[in-house]
Amino acid sequence: MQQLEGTIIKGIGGFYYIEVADVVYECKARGIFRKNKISPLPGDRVKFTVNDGAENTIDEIFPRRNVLVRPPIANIDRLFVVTSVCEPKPNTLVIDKLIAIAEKNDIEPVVVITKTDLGDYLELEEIYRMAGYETVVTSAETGEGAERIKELIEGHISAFAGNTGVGKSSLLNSVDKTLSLQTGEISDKLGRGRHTTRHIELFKVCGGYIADTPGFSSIDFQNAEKILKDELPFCFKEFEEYLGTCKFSTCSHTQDKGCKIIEAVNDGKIHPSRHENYITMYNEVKDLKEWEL
Ligand SMILES: Nc1nc2c(ncn2[C@@H]2O[C@H](COP(=O)(O)OP(=O)(O)O)[C@@H](O)[C@H]2O)c(=O)[nH]1
Ligand SMILES: [Mg+2]
Ligand SMILES: [Zn+2]
Repeated sequence: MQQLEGTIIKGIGGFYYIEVADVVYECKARGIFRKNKISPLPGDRVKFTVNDGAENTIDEIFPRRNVLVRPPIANIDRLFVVTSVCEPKPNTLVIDKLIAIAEKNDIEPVVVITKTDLGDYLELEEIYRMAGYETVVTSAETGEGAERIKELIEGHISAFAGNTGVGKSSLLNSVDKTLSLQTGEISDKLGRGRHTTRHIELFKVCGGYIADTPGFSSIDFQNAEKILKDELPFCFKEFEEYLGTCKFSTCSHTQDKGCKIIEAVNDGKIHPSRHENYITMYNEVKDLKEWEL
């Protein structure tokens, strides 16, 4: 009998798979978790007991940095929001929604611009650099940006988000040559030849974990992690320094009257694209009430 600490990389049918220094242990959760209505999740750091000749058991779940409901996962450190310069055309609303979901959950968003061999990316880069987000310019064709992505993956749990076809799988292949993920396919699965059921799994890549979750490639803002209208301004990093300075304390930052955020847009300090998308998102969530969450 031995007690260890590790990270849950997946859970299937009541069994949890916990990795410690490249060794994976199959475990059951103690009844106490069910009683307290806590389910261990992929990404959880746990203490568990390895029993000789009997089931291994999870004894303790360490406090979580965050929990997402859909996809169900804990402790994501970083969300790579992936967009291509073309094929498919960038959609800044999708990008800004993904960033907002990350911000709300204390996940660091990193904007990744792919396929830079195919077109001009300066304007897109400008929008997100200006907002204060790390923006990595990449090309799976030339290998540009791969080193930086590797550094950001190492030692963390990350997820990749972005529309199908933006080049997520190609990018991962270029940062880790051993992966050989399918590209140009509908399938977004990181694992090769695994079962068809869509459970979430963390994969070791470049000394970190990547969450393989279909929920992130086609995230639906309406049904995914909901954000209330009062929280929304805090999900735009570059708005923060102006919050609380508008003429009206109830300012929604969608109309001119004494709004410091709109003033900053007019002064060229906040990019109009970000503010336009803020208004769109605000209108989508403005009637949402706390009890609806
Ligand atoms: N020219 C070019 N094509 C790319 C690049 N990255 C991906 N592609 C192509 O874009 C298509 C979709 O890529 P894929 O990685 O499957 O996208 P995913 O759906 O986001 O995983 C494939 O045909 C890739 O070959 C790139 O950096 N440059
Ligand atoms: Mg893919
Ligand atoms: Zn305002």
